[in-house]
Amino acid sequence: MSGQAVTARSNVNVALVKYWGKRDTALNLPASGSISLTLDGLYIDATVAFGASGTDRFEIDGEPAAGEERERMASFLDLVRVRAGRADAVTVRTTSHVPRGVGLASSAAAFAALALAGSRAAGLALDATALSALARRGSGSACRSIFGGFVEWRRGELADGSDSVAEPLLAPDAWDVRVVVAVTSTAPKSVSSRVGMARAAASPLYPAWVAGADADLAEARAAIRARDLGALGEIAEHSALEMHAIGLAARPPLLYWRGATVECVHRVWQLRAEGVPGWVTIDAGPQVKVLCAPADVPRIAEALAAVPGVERVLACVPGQGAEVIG
Ligand code: 2P0
Repeated sequence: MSGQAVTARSNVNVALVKYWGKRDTALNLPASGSISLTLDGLYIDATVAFGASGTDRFEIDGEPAAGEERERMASFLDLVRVRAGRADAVTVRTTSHVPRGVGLASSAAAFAALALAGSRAAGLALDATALSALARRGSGSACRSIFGGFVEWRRGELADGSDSVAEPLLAPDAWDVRVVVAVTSTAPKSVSSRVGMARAAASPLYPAWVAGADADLAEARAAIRARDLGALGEIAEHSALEMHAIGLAARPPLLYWRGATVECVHRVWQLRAEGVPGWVTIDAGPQVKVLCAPADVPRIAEALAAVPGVERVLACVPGQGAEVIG
C-alpha cells in the first residue's frame, strides 16, 4: 500500500432495543431509536490507505471483494473521499474475526472500522459523534459500534441525518453483564437486513412497532441506569420478538429462525422458570443471544450447547468502541 495506511478495529454490537425500519433509505435514517451493547471478541479490522496508483482495491478476508459487498464498501469510501476533498485511489483490506452475513452484526463492525480507518487515512480528524454519523451511512447499526458498552442511537429529526448519531449510555466496565451466543447456522442469510426492513415497513404490525418505540427505549434506558438486569432483559426480549413478529405478518412473510433457534428460546425460558435468569434476543439471522449475569454463563452455555442444531456457543463481555490499532 502506498500512502499512510491506518488500521482500525471495531467490535460488533447487539441491539437490545432493535433498529428495524428506516425513515430514509439513502441516508440510513431509522424510523426509531435503538439501544445496544458492544461485544468484546467479535470484531473486524480494517486497513485503509489512500494515494495508491491505479484503481481502487477492496479485499475482504484475503479475497477481492465482489458483488454487493464491494459496492457498499466502494460507495462508503467515496463518501470519505468527498468529505476529505481527495480524488486519489484507495486500497482497503478487512479481516473478520466474526462470521459474516449470518446475523452476528459483522456489517456494524466493518463499517465502524472503515469509518475510523478511512477517515484517518484520508487526513480527517473526526470526533466520535462525526464518526458515528459517517459509520451510519455504511450500515445503520455501525453508528453504535463506534462506542463501547451500552449505547443509544438517537432517531434524530433533521432531514440531513446530522442528529441521527449514537452516544454512550454506560462504559463497558460500568456494568458486568454477559451475552451468550448460540450459533445455529453459519449459512449466509437469504434475506439481507436491508430487504428485511423494507418488507417489515409494509407489515400491518409495523405502525404499532414504531408507535411503541419511545416507550421501549425509555424502559431500556431506565433499566440500564438502574443496572436492573431483569428489567433490561424483559424489554430486550420483547423488542426482539416484536421485530420478528412484524416479519411473520408481512407479505411476503419473513422468518429468520431455524428449528434450533426456537428450541434455544424454549430452553432459555425453561432455565428462567428454574431460577437461572437469561433473556433472549435474535437479530436478522438464526442465532440466539442470551443476556445474563456472569455467574449464570456456565449453566446457560451448557444448556444451549446441548440443543440439537447448535454448532457453537460463545460468551461475550461488554466491549470497547472502535479504535486505531496501527
Ligand atoms: C439492530 N439489525 O438494531 C437490527 C436488529 C438487525 C436486527 O441493524 O441497512 O446492517 O445497513 O442500515 O444495520 C442490521 O441492519 O442495516 C440491524 P442497514 P444493518 O442491530
